Amino acid sequence: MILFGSSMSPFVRKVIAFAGEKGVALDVKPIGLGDPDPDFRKASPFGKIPAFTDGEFHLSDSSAIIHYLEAKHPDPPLIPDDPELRGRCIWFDEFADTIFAACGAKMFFNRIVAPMFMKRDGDSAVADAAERDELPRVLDYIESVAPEADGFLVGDSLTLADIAVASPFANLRHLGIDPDRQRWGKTMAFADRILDRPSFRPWYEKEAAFLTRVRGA
Ligand SMILES: N[C@@H](CCC(=O)N[C@@H](CS)C(=O)NCC(=O)O)C(=O)O
Repeated sequence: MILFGSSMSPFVRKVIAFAGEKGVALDVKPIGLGDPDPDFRKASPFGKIPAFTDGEFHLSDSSAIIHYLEAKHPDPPLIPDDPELRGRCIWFDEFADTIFAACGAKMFFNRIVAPMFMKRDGDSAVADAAERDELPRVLDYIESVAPEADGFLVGDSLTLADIAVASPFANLRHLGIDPDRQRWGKTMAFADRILDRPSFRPWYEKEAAFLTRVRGA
């Protein structure tokens, strides 16, 4: 199975960690924005990452890929069967993708992707407004639902919810954003704990080392 994309994307990182938790091997093929690679384009009609192929089967979108992996490799289950737990789990995946990652992207694109990889200025006003006006609200929400100590967002074991919500925190780390641990203590402890799992940690470390090299170049 091939996953096209860079783990620097919270969506790609989410799929990598999900597969890692299942013990499913993915061949991660680095793909940049706008990459013309024909196999990638076949799997991703709109050129977005991640994209995925399993033999002759092609798919794009992190959540679609994750649902495919869950159906094909049901053990360990990472999306609950119970209707309420499943509903909550999918809510957290959607929240992470469409609210949290969307907020993070305004900072990550304008402060890292544009200046470092596209060699053009990012829109710092957009990034600053996201950090000032959007991020605190996102973190306040997570703080209101974050588990105590070693718990999980949904039920009593790790699910897609934890993986999806933790992933954009890696991008905040890359941005040097360390949210106030007085105000968001449960949230940050949760994010640190999930990002420390073997399904995330080596990828995060590779990303950080890569950014350090690019920043030093
Ligand atoms: N809903 C999609 C979002 C994917 C997405 O927007 N990926 C970004 C990178 S983080 C991308 O490919 N952007 C390039 C573009 O929009 O052309 C998913 O979950 O996979």
